[in-house]
Amino acid sequence: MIIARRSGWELREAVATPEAVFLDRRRFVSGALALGAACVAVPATSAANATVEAGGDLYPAKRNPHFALDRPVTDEMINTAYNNYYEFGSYKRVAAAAEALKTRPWTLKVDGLVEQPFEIEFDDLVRAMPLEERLYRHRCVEAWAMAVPWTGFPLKALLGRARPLGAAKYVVMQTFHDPKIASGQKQTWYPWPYTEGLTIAEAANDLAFLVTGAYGKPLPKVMGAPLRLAVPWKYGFKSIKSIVRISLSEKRPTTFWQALQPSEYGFWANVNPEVPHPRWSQASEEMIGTGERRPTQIFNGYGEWVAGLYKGLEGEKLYM
Ligand SMILES: Nc1nc2c(c(=O)[nH]1)N[C@H]1C(S)=C(S)[C@@H](COP(=O)(O)O)O[C@H]1N2
Ligand SMILES: [Mo]
Repeated sequence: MIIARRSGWELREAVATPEAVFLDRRRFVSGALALGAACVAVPATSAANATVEAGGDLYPAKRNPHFALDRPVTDEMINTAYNNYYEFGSYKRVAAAAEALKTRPWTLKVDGLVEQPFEIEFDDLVRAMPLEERLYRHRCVEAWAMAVPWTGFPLKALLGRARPLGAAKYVVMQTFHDPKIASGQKQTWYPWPYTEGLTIAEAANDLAFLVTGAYGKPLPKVMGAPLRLAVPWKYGFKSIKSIVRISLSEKRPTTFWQALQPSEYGFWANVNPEVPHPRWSQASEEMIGTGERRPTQIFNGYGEWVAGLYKGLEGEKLYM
């Protein structure tokens, strides 16, 4: 069992928080105090404590300038009104239903073929990891796209703590399973819990990002709070939400969509304009909100980072 160390958190606070953000944060806290004084019902200290408990004091994190966009960021209101989160319904307006998810306490389990399996509370994890903001494109297999300021940390930083064994070939990730609160999980023909996976090499790529926030705030439930994946060179269904378990395995997992419809969805799911989905073209994509159409890019524009991962794998179905 690895316990998040305070010293790690203090170090991150000291070196990674730009002065301006820190000052802003103080202003926010004193704003909260003032608000507390005005509405007598809420004691000042509890308003500030609530912010800290929800992790709100960690945002916004410093933006990593390496991840620039070729398009405007998708409006936050548009983003939270158009989502895929089948646990809460197989339609796009699931934000209200997703509010039923209890995201505290939230325990993440890291196990399987690792030297050091551990369980960690999300609040300890998020304070132990080096948070940064990245602007990422996101391309759903349904041919819609968006651009999002995610906050999080590289997946490899977490795996490093578990120290994968030499025999581990895949990183398998799972979403919570609780049909009492997630009505979609009462639909027993779906292969719950939602499962996704990456090869070790993909998971170690710098682009593979574990997300804890969006738009400079803690992640909303509908986007997969408290912890989701973002692998922007792959179709959106690979970016699994509300993760409770990460297991290292020798065996390639059968993923949620693959189990449901293997002729249409595979393990790799790398974005490619030239390989159509069996039922529609992937040559272009529509930006949600603006309706603008853009040509699809190979690896969703991230080939420079990831194309090398697929050398020697040409026999695999890399693009479905
Ligand atoms: N657990 C879980 N993760 C999931 C999904 C889901 O239904 N359940 N949908 C996937 C799909 S198809 C997409 S496009 C993205 C959508 O993320 P967004 O709602 O933040 O846009 O989440 C992915 N992760
Ligand atoms: Mo998707």
